[in-house]
Amino acid sequence: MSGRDRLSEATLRGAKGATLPAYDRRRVTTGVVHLGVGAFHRAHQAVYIDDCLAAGEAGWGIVGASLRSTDTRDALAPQDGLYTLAEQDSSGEKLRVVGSIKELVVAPENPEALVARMAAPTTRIVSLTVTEKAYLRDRGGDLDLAHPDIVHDLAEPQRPRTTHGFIAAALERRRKEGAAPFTVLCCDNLPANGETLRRLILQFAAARGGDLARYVEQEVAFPSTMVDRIVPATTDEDRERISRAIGLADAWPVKTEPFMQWVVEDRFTAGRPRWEKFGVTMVGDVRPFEEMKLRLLNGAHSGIAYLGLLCGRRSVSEAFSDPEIRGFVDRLWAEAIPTLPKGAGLDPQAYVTALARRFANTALVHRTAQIAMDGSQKLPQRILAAARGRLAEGRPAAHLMLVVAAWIACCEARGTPAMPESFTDPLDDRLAAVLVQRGSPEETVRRVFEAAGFGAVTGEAAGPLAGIAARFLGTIRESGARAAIEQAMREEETE
Ligand code: CS2
Repeated sequence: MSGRDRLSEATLRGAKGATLPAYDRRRVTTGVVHLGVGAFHRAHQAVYIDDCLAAGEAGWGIVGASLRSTDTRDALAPQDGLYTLAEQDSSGEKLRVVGSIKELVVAPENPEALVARMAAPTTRIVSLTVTEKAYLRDRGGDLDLAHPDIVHDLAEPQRPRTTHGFIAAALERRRKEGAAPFTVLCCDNLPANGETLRRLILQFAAARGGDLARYVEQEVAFPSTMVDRIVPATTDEDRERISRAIGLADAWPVKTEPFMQWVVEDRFTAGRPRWEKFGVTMVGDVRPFEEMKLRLLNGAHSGIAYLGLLCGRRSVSEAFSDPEIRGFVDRLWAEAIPTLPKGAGLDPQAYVTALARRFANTALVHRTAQIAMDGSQKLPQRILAAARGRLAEGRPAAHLMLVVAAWIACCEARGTPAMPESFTDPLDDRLAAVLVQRGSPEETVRRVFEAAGFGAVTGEAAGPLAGIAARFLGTIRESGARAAIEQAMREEETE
C-alpha cells in the first residue's frame, strides 16, 4: 500500500473506480451501536444502513465496537471509518466505499466509554455480531454462570468484558436515568437469536440482582433476525489489489458476494431505519427463515468445510466442484428439507438452487478452514437439530451425522499439515483431553458429545445419532472421507 494516500474523509473524493457515499457524512449522527464490528457486519448491516443514510435518514450512523481486538479500530480510525466493499462474481469485482461507520471503539481499552455510548439517549439500537461462542452458554443452553468473564462482569458491573455485561450495564444506566431502552438486535447465526439473547440477558440480570431483570422483561425488545451474506476473511492480496484499484490505501477492505439478505422481526421500541425500502424483509416471526438458512446454508457450509478439509479442498467453490462432495451436499439438503417448518411460505427448493450458484462462485475464495472454526458452537443448530427431527420421524440421518463425524475427524487430524493452525474451537481444552486418548469411534463420539453438550440437542448422549456418527468416524479413520461419503449414500439407499 506504500506510496498511496490513505483512504479517509479528506481523500475520499479522489477514490477511483468505486461508488462513493452519496451523502454528506458530516451531517450523519449515530443511532446504532454495533458490538462486533468485524467483516460480516461491515459487508451486511453497515451496507443496509449506508443505503438508508444515502436516502436521507441521517440519524442512523454506526458506532462500531470491538469487544476484544484493536485491529479493526487500528485499521479504520485513520480512515475515518471508511472502507471499501468488494462484491465479487464471475463478472468481476464491484467496489463501493461504505461510510456508515462513524466511530470505532475498543471495549477493553475503555469499557466505560462503550457503556456511555450505548446508554446515550441518541442510541436507539444496539446490534451485535459477536459469533456463537460469545453467548457463553453452558451445555444445557443456559448462561454459563461459571464462565470467568461472566463471574468478572457480575463482580464488576461497571467494567464489563462480555456482551451480556455491556448490554446489562447500559440498560441499567438508561433505566436509572429514565431514558427509554434501546432495541437489542441480534445478528448472529443462532436459532431464535433475539429470544436466545433475551433469555441469557435475563439470566445475567437475575444473577446481578436488583430491578434490572424486571425492566428487561417488561421494556426491552429483542427482535430476532436472519442475516445472510458470504463474507470470507480479507487477505493481504485483497488489500493490495483493492487499494491499487481505488488509488488510495485501504488497510481493511471487505470482500463478499453480490447476494445479501436480511429478515428482521418488526419490534423496535425506539424506532428504526426504514430498512424495508432497501431490501430488508420485515416480518412478524423470523424463525422459519432462520431455520432454513441455518440448516441449508450453514449446515451445508459445515459439511463442505469438514469433508473439504479431509479431501484436501481449500475453498468452498473448489470443494463444491468436487463431484463427490457436490453429490453429498445434494443428499444432505434432501435430508434437511423435510425438517423445516411447514406452512410458513418457505420455498426450500428455490433456496438450494440459489445456494448451489452461490457456493459455485469461484471469484470469491472462501476458505474451508475459516468455516471449520468453532464447530462445537455451530453444529447443534446447523446439523443436530435437523438430525433429531429426522430421528423423531423414523427417517435416516446419515448425511447429517457424517458432518459431525467429519468434524471430529478434522479435530483428530489437528497438528498434521492437513489441518490449518487457524482451525480452533472454544472447547479445545476439553476436546483435546478426549481426542488425545484416541478411543474406539464409539468411545470418542460419546465423549465428544459429552464434552460439547450435544446430548442436550440430540436428546441423548450415546443414542442412535451418536451411533451413526461413530460408524462414519470409524470409516473415515480406516478408509478416508470419500469412503464415508459413499457409505452414507449406500446407507440411505438401503433405508
Ligand atoms: C459460515 C457463515 O463461517 C461460517 O460458519 O457458514 O459465516 C456463512 O458464510 C454466513 O452465515 C452466510 O450468511
